[in-house]
Amino acid sequence: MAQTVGDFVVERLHSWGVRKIFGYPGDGINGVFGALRRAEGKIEFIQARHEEMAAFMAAAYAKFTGKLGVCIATSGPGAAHLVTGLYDAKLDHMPVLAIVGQQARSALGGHYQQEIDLPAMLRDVAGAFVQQGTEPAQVRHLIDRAIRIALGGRTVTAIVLPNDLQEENYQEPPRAHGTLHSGVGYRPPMTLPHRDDLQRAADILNDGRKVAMLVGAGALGATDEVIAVADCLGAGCAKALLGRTALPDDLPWVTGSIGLLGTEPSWTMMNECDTLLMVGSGFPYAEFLPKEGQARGVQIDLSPEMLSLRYPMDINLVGDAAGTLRALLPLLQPKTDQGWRKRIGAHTDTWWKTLEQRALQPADPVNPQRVVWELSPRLPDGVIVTSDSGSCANWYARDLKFRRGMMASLSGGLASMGAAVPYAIAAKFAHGDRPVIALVGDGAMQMNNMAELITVAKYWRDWVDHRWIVCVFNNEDLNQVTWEQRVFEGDPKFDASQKIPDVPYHRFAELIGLKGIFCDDPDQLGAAWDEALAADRPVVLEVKTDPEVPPLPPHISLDQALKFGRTIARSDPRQGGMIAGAARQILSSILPGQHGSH
Ligand SMILES: Cc1ncc(C[n+]2csc(CCOP(=O)(O)OP(=O)(O)O)c2C)c(N)n1
Ligand SMILES: [Mg+2]
Repeated sequence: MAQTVGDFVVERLHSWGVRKIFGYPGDGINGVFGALRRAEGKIEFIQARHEEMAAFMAAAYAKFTGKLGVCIATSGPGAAHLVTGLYDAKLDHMPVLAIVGQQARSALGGHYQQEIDLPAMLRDVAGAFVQQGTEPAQVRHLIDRAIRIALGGRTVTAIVLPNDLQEENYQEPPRAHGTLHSGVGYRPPMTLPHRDDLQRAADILNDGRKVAMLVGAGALGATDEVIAVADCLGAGCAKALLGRTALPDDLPWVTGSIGLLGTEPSWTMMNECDTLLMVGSGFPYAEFLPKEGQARGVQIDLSPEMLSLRYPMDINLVGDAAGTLRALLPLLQPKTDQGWRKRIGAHTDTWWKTLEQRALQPADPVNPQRVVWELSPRLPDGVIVTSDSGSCANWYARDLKFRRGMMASLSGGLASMGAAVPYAIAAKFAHGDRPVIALVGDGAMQMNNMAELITVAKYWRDWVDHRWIVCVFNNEDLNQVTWEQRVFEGDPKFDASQKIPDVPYHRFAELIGLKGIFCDDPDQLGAAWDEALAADRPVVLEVKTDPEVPPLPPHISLDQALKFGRTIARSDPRQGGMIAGAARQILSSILPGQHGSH
């Protein structure tokens, strides 16, 4: 049988090293699905419940493997469903290729069923490369370019394939005017800055007496180098959310997360440093970095577009994190005065104790911080942790002590709800031998994560390690936003928009063949985690948590606090139920007056 365009697409993807595709079928893309079937497992197709989830999976697969993520969907609604997940990949600089179907070439422009102007729709998210195929001989370079541009630019690209084109016989491009003859293969270069720029950076770092570092996702493969440079500079180091596992949390000079979900020692270090070294981070909130002019700055990033964006740096180095830090190290003079670092260590030590106290404060019925606090020492070696967007991201950011060899991620730049379960599924397809844990709010569970449990039920037996746990924070509230409304707007809780139905998540798990565990007793949390980690199948651990525990930034401003005070004084429906500890935590976070100024 002659090779169809669909067959060629599958074969070419295989030549590029693609072995897994996440998606959902439909008649707009049947020509490629038929080819996937005919290719007899050369590429595994992973069926999500919803195309958005497939795109999240492709993004997470790229995050956890460093390879290209690929997702596939039909024309019209299928392609439109992909879009949020594709933005997630784009904003976190992940290489993802979307392959979508389209109506027949002869129908296009005819207000045909399921006809959307897909190149126009995808133009923003996949702007680096989006093309609709029209000719069999064109498809080869469409695939080659889409993949090379995605990998080279660490971004999203898309190919739109009309369904009749997929069925046609494939033709190699003839040797003629107006044809292209593309090839397969790409490996990112090792990028290093100029030697004199490295020296100028080293001069600044050598001059500094109080060096603060901030590392992000770009430093995930540079743990040894970050440690060596930090040791030499006597520096403390904060971690942006996507770089949460770039450094283990048991190092005394690692201050943990930064920003709204960050820690107090990170905040203080940034306010007091005289030199900032930022590595591979697009951390967005400039108000958590030094005040302009306070510190001299050096930044290392692979993307020029991310340089000197949040802080005006003195030296901008375009380079691979590990290689650039290795090249910098011999130019650095070891600091003899360890006073700065000791201070950071002491502050961090106190902060961990504060976190413990906060986690152990009683709540009604369970303090959500305690859920994560109890998990932390139980994290199995090599675990992959994902978090959804919601209040649990605060506890994920602050309360987990990651060790070396663990991985973790969430929807960072897009901060979309609904990513934790598809991320956790992709983690298993990336590393089937690692245990995986997802932290998810009940709102995000209801939005779409619950349906993806069906995907887990479908595939878990194929995973070498069966430990896959989603922990649901059942607080019957869209809590992160409830608190944002209270603190940032001074508004009381608006039940109509914030309250959500109570759903027995653990029983849903049991209904579909997974294990369900329910916990509403803080003293049983440890045992619940132990049971979940020992289970012979994926688990939904549902914890009834208190929505009145504030997931607040380490230092809210005085202005925000005043607004909050007014809210409480006015008619928040939960005023009576507000635990005393909540107000205490907020006050203790603003009281050291020096922090109330931003
Ligand atoms: C797709 C999407 N919609 C809305 C938001 C805004 N948002 C951020 S967190 C949040 C509440 C999440 O509620 P839940 O999942 O129950 O977690 P909780 O904060 O209650 O722990 C909302 C609505 C978002 N980030 N993404
Ligand atoms: Mg909730």
